[in-house]
Amino acid sequence: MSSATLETTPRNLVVATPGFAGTRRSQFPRQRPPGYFSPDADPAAVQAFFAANGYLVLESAFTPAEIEELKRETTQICRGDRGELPDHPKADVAEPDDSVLRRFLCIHFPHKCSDVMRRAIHNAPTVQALTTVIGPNVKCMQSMLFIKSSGKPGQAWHQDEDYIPTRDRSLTGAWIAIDRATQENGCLWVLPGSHKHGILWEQRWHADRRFDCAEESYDFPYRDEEAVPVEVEAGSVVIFNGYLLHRSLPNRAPEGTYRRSLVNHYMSCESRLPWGKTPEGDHNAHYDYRDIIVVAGKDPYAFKGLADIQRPSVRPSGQGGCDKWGGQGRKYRDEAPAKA
Ligand SMILES: O=C(O)CCC(=O)C(=O)O
Repeated sequence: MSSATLETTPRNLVVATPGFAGTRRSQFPRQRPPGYFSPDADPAAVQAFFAANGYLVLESAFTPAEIEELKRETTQICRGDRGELPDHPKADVAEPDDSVLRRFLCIHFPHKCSDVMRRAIHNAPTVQALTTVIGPNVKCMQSMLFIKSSGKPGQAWHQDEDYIPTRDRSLTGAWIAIDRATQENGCLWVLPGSHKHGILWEQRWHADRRFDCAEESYDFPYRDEEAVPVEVEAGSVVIFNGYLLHRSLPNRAPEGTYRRSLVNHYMSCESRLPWGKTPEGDHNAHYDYRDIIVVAGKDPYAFKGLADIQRPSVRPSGQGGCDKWGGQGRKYRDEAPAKA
């Protein structure tokens, strides 16, 4: 468990916002907590809630037809019909979809092989909300497609800017629920307001089977009990700041069910993006990753052109161990003594 050891100061835990525009379109959850907005919500209320809490839920951003299309496309990608994935040969036509889907926790950069996934990056209600919380000029640099069938692990506490560093703290995730996400099937959990410190807390190997091979952040001034589950309907989008501490737990729903989500990451176009390996001879401070998609406004660095760097890849679930992750020989507690 990541827990608070520092003195805890009063914080804004889920601040209710005047002008909150919830929606009664769906029955789940019947009583919306604060922070659930419809696409036509007052932008000032959206901005105020996001600034105080570091996340919000945009309901019904995707139509049921779009969600069905994303589900079908997810299956095609996993089967290898959009190109063979590394170490995952194309599925035999006779193999049932369920059996194929169960092999995957998450596929990185699905938009690099799929028009449907690329189109989702431009989803109009999502882009509108992003311009409200980021600014008028927005670019996308990453996508991740979680399949998370029952039994698959979650991700330990972390902050996304630890992985994708912007220069102006504008990194923002848009987590699209392809299935209804609940506590049972491993929805996101957030620590509201944790983005406001502007600190990237240290990370360490957790050795905890509930989580995949990525490390956990620790020594932050919050307790697990302060976390808020973000349960959402399919078609809703959780928008969250890159400094927000968040995690997810395993999918404990019955066999044969999934918690699919497509997570796209965005930031302001004004910021350079020193992400990935700086090319030989370039200075870190000058490096600007250009495998991007501009979704709103203008890109002041358009004169640099675009790059095509990433390919789809499969993220290890940890179920085969994490020995090879980052070449660090990580072991789970039940495998061997954990490395600190
Ligand atoms: O979807 C999940 O289970 C975790 C997603 C996440 O942590 C992220 O997108 O940064």
